[in-house]
Parts: sequence; C-alpha cells; structure tokens
Amino acid sequence: MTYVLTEREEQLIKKINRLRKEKNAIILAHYYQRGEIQDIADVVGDSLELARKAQKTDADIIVFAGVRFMAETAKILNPDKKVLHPNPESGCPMADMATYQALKKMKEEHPDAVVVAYINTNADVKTLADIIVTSRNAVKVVKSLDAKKIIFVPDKFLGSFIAKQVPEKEFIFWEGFCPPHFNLTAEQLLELKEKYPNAKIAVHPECNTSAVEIADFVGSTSQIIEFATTVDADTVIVGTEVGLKHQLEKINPNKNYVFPETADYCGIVHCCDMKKNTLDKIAEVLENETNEVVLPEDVMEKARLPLERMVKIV
Ligand code: CIZ
Ligand code: SF4
Repeated sequence: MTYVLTEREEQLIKKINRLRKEKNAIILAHYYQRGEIQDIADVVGDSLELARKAQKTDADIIVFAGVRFMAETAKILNPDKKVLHPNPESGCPMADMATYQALKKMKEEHPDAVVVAYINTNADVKTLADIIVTSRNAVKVVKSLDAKKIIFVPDKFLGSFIAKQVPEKEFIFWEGFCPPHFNLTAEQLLELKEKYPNAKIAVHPECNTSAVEIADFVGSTSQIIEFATTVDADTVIVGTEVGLKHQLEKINPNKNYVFPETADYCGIVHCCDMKKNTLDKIAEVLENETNEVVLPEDVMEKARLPLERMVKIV
C-alpha cells in the first residue's frame, strides 16, 4: 500500500527517531497496526514474536504498538522493563468477552477440564489458564496436552478450528469471537473468487466457520504471510485484518493481495481498536513516558506460568 506521509507525519517521525535514540527505546508493532507505524517500528510481528523480541532487547523502554493484551503480555514476560502502550484505549473486544469471574465459575463446573486460553485474553483471565496458545501454535499445544477435556477461551471459532484437528479431545467453548473477523462471510470470499478465479484464499482461524471451510489456507498472521508471499498464485484473497496488506506488499510486491472491501472504518476486516495507536500517540508516550503498563505483581506471576508452559512446547 503506497502511503505518502504528510509534512506533519514526517516531523513526528523525526521526533520519534530522536526520542528513541536519546532514551534507548524500541518500538514493536503488530501486523494489524497502521502502515506508517509498521514502517517506523524496530520490529513488526505477531503478539508472541513481539513479546519474545522484547525479552531479547537491551532497550530501556519498549513502546508496544498493539492492543492492550499484547502490551500486557510483553510486560508479563519482561517484568523489569518499562513497557509503554501508546493508547490505553486500544483494547480487544474479543478479549473483553471473557471475564475472570465467569471463567472461574466455568472452571468450578468442570473440575476435570484443563483451561486453554488464547493469547487474546486480559491478564487476570490468563491467571486462570493452565496454558496459553496463539493462533500459530494452538493445534500443536492442545495435541500435546494429556487432558481429555478442554475449556477453550474466548474464541469459539478458533476453538472449533482446533477441535476439528484434535477429535480425540472434548471441548467446552466460550461464546466469544472477534467482531471484525466474524463479519467476513464465505459469500464475500466466493464473490472475490469469481472475480479472480485463479486466486488462492487464505483466512485467519478467527474467521467464522463458513469462511474457514472454503479457504485454501487457514493460519495466523505470520503463517498467512508465509503462504501468501510464496504460494504459486498471482492473486491471494486474504481474510484477516487489513493491516497485514502493508506487510505482504513490502515482503513480496509482485503479487496482488485482495482484502474484502469494507464500507466502515470499523468493519470487515478492519479492527478499529488496532488503529487507535497513531504516530502522535507514540511520540507522546516516548516524550513523557506515560501510559506505562502496570500490573499487580501476583497477576504477573500467575499469568506468566501458562505463558511459559506454552513457550516450552513451541
Ligand atoms: O497473536 C497475534 O498476534 C494475533 C492476535 C493474531 C495472529 O494471528 O498473529
Ligand atoms: Fe481483537 Fe479481533 Fe481486533 Fe484482534 S482483530 S484485536 S482479535 S477485535
């Protein structure tokens, strides 16, 4: 996506560059961030890649351009670092669908079940999990568990995608979903396929089951990047948040990446929460060191255990 910076944005970038040098800071950005943020980031990746990158850095300050649960995960894995979240209002509606009290109750009702939580959960909910998964490693992690019964929280679509590949286990799903991915229908994808008959369709497992069923490939953001940039097809229809288009075009500009059109700013598949981080906000937190991610010690300690269990498996 060619994007021409305004004069103001160019000045903001100069300011960000000066501040990050002065303060020994790094900027980590998720693939769903605005293109101009991806372009100035030290690292662009999925939530786990970024949290692990944060573990390796010797920077004093980490500016995490993603939604809140991602900045929290980086903090949980790096408790001694200063993690700044450009806009604390950038949350994840799907993560907010799972609450601590309701999950606690569900656990009590199924004492024999193991709780598998998607990384898209708030820190307090992670404290109730036995293990965390991302969309990249979920099937592998769930297959490796001894338990027969799994409570999967919060994404019922990712949950049912996993369940199909792990039929030997029994699943209890949470009624959660990602609104932008849920709104993408199989009909929209098939319409695009009519327009581009030789295209391959790649979707994220957060999409609803009807979209997942007609796709040629289902995977996480980093897996979609691998598939779309290397598959033997000139056009790839991509069913995930439109921010990924920027990265796909940077990595392999010789292909045509078609994302379903959306009428609204927050719609198909456009996550308005992801877009709440802006260059302005990044410059502001770098300058004033505001919006630091602060979590209670006990929450961090408890939430770190299921994250570390996952890291040992993958
Ligand atoms: O873990 C992430 O970064 C998310 C939310 C999606 C993905 O597929 O990478
Ligand atoms: Fe949450 Fe969906 Fe937005 Fe990701 S794209 S942050 S899952 S609402």
